[in-house]
Amino acid sequence: MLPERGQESNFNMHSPEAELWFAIGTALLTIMRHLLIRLVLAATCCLLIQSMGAEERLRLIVETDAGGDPDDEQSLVRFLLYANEWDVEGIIANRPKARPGENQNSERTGLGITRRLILAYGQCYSNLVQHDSRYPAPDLLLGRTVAGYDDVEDGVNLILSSVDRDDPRPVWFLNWGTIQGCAVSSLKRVLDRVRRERGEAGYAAFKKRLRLSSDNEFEPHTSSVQPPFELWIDTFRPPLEGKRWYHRFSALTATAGGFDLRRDVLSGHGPLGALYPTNTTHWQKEGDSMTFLYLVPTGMNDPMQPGWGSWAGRYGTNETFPGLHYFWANQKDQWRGSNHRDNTLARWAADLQNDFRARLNWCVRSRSNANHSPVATINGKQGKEILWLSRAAGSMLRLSAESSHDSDGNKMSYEWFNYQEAGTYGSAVALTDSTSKTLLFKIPEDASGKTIHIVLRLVDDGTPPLAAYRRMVVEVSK
Ligand SMILES: [Ca+2]
Ligand SMILES: [Ca+2]
Repeated sequence: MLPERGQESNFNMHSPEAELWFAIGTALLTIMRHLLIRLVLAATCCLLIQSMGAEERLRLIVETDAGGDPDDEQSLVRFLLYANEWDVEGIIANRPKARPGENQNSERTGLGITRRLILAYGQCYSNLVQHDSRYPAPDLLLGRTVAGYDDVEDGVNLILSSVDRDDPRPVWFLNWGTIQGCAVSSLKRVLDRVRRERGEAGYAAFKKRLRLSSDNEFEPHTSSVQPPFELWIDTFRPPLEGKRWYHRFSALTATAGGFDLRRDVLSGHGPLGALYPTNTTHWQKEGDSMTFLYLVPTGMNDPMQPGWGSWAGRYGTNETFPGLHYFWANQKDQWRGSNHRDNTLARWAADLQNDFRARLNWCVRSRSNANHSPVATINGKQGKEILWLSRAAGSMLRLSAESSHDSDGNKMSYEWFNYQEAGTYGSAVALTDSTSKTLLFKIPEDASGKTIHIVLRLVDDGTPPLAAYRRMVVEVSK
């Protein structure tokens, strides 16, 4: 017992007993100090990992014309289930009045419709975070969901504060159409204003921080005001065989992998899936979904490389803007005996639909009752960034998927393939053992100076079966 204040302690510091207690006390203090240091280090590491993770995540803003063609609502259902994959910095609703007849939502403004979908997401939130803690809180999303009507500044202010924020990452902007009864795009208004108020250099610096996976509603800023955008992927065009690219999404995905809208989305999967409208011109149209499927980090795509392929297909230079980093869906893939643009999406269609199904399950099921994607690794490398390797022509290369795993304990099947169109080596590279855990192949003698893309695709045996990928780009030296 400690002596009372003013009370003399009769504890003799020089007795052997006191020395023993002193030694024990010192040792305990040392241990506590070490523990404290470890705790601080662990906390710092956690923060570092979190901030590194945050740096890797893309920042994005969606501008939707929800309230017109109900396919925006279809796309929003899917988009919200991927909100864990990015930093969603804003959702701007740019249609002040829902179109009678075509749009049957009980809410009659673009903002009302968008908020209704986020509120439904909110009802699923406590379940969703059991599957991925990165899902943003519904209040956070609601706070970032604003009107972009002509008579308000909310959309304009949201874009300005996001792009001007001190953050090294660019902002991806996704316009989902601004037609017939919509306000002027908030991004166009922002660019007009920045050009007016900040001068040429200020305008250029601002524009440099933007990337577009988007419809083009920003003229003259896209075509004629210098400098051009750093990167624009048009996921809507060009027309090919009479169909624009976004018209192909429905045809290629509606039943891919056995997908069944009624079974997998509309019933038994909670209030968000139940809001998926069905009165679109194309069944499951989702004309705007490819803007963000392009940005889903799958392990095989890189948004800065439109020609490498993604869940939104593969993109080549937009010939109507020569010399610019503007891309559209004009590429073809050789796949299953045909060479066609559809293949650039069809090859992943079952995977992305099964992934959507799993996330709808997450809305209503606990972690142990739902499936989650496996983790695909090559040569032990975790993460989803593209892997690079340099090897000499004619040498043997061994790639191992040995440390890939599945958190549900599912069995996995392995597939390695050469994504010929993504690399610069003009021919297909023959792969033997392409369904085993380890791939051993010879780099062609004539591949010096070229790149060869190898993609590992894993599929688990859960319900629905989920895929994971990892891409390695082999740079071939002499
Ligand atoms: Ca739209
Ligand atoms: Ca699994």
